[in-house]
Amino acid sequence: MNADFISAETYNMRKDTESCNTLKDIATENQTTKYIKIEVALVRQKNEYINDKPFGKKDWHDYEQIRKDHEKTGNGEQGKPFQMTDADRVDQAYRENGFNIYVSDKISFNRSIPDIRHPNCKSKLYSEKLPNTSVIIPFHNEGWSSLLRTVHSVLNRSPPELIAEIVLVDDFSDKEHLKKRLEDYMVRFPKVRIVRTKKREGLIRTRMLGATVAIGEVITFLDSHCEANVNWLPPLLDRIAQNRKTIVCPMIDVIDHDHFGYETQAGDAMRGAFDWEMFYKRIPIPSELQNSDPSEPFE
Ligand SMILES: [Mn+2]
Repeated sequence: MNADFISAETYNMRKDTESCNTLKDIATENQTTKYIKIEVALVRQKNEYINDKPFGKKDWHDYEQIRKDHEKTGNGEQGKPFQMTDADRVDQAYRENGFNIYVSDKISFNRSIPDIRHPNCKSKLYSEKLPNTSVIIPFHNEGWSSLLRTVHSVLNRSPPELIAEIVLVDDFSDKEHLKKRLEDYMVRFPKVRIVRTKKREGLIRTRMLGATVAIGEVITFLDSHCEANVNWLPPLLDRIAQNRKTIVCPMIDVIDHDHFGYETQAGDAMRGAFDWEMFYKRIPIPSELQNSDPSEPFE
């Protein structure tokens, strides 16, 4: 029988009973090394729980921010679609970057969005010691309000100690608002840095420039028209803290390009893949990789 298979099965079984004394009893001689490793893992796991509370884990939710968000009313608040009047519709032709910048400009930089995570996420605890991160945001001719809402939402909804910096990487934009006006605005946020390419480089080289100057322990890439939701960062950093070679991707929700309503992506949790023309596609998680708890990470 395959040793990996046996060990995985045993691990799950012992995890439930929390008894690791008898592991060696059931190990055959050539599997002993493997079981000792599992035993170490189990002892550690056992010690992590003192009076039912996991030791070294914490609730990273910012309940004060959540409360403030709940109270907000106004254009686009609670992630609701912006209701356009007939007068607005005349201006609606004003589109940039593939979305309605006119509507974006009507919505607060600090707008609230609904917490549409799986309910189990609300009670999850993550390591109390997490690495900090450089959030790298490449952009080219991004709209003023969409770029600033990205920065504000990251600062509003991330534990400050986990944000080493936010690096805005300008890929040779020519829009005036992204020059001195942006630099003047960002003076109020000491954690925000602006770096610029010397010629048009494209998305990937722009990201790499951000990575080169980053000072954080972890590198996080975000698009320049994002809104970070409740407790978005700790679960991502927690997986990397467990294994530094891990690359993580969050659940990505949708901001409607026209009315800026905030909602979940069709089909919920899916894997990312490329088709034969190298177009990115979302494909269902194979049943053998599906987790019984949908809030748990999947590969
Ligand atoms: Mn994008």
